[in-house]
Amino acid sequence: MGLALLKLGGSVVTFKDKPLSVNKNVINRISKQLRKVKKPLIVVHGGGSFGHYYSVKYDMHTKPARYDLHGVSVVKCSMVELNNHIVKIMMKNKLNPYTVQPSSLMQGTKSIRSKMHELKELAVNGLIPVTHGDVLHYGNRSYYILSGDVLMSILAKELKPDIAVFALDVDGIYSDVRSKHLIREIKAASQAKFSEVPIDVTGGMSRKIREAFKMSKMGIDVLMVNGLKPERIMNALNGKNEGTIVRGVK
Ligand code: IP8
Repeated sequence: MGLALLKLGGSVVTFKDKPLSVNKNVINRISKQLRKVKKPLIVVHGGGSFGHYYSVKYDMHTKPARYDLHGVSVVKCSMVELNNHIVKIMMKNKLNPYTVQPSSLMQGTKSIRSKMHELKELAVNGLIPVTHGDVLHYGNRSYYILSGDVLMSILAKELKPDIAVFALDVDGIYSDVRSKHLIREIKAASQAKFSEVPIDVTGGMSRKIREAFKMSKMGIDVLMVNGLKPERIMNALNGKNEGTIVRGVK
């Protein structure tokens, strides 16, 4: 049975504008939906008002550099804390999550192949490996922020899932943010010229789309759905698009 990858956005699992606040209610509802998923699943979550909040505070970025070491500690600790909140809520809902530290999957900015494949094995065995965006060691006293979005395409490249789902705090990709006009499907033809697709995006959203495009070029269907409506996540994992689908190039 095919593998599915699910990214729970930081703005879904936390309240983004209030530091260190977990959206327990939505994680609870998502967990209930995940109980119905019948295929091997790997979950990646973002940083939201935990890691993202502190990485901004300590001016840390995806580019490797000699960031403030106290910032490195604080960001790392906050991600462990958020992860623990999430897996505990999942367990309360009788799921079997298994946290995997991103630092065990990566050597610098390169993935460790055997470790990636072990994640798949855990998922096939019935656990739900849960990993996340993080601050990682790059080498030479440098560190970098690994976004969960980037981790999704790193996992996809190695594990070739059937489907990848991004749970967002909006309905999908908009062609116009103000009118909330949703793009239902982006096909292969337009992908070669990503920059020419009339997409209206800001900040984190453009990274998600970039990673989604990368994955679709690997042949994977990528669905972007509203994670604040958890049944849409379940439907997306089963291939039903209630947001935007970036079609895999077959
Ligand atoms: O929210 C970022 O992960 P993302 C994680 O998936 C940190 O971009 C530590 C900022």
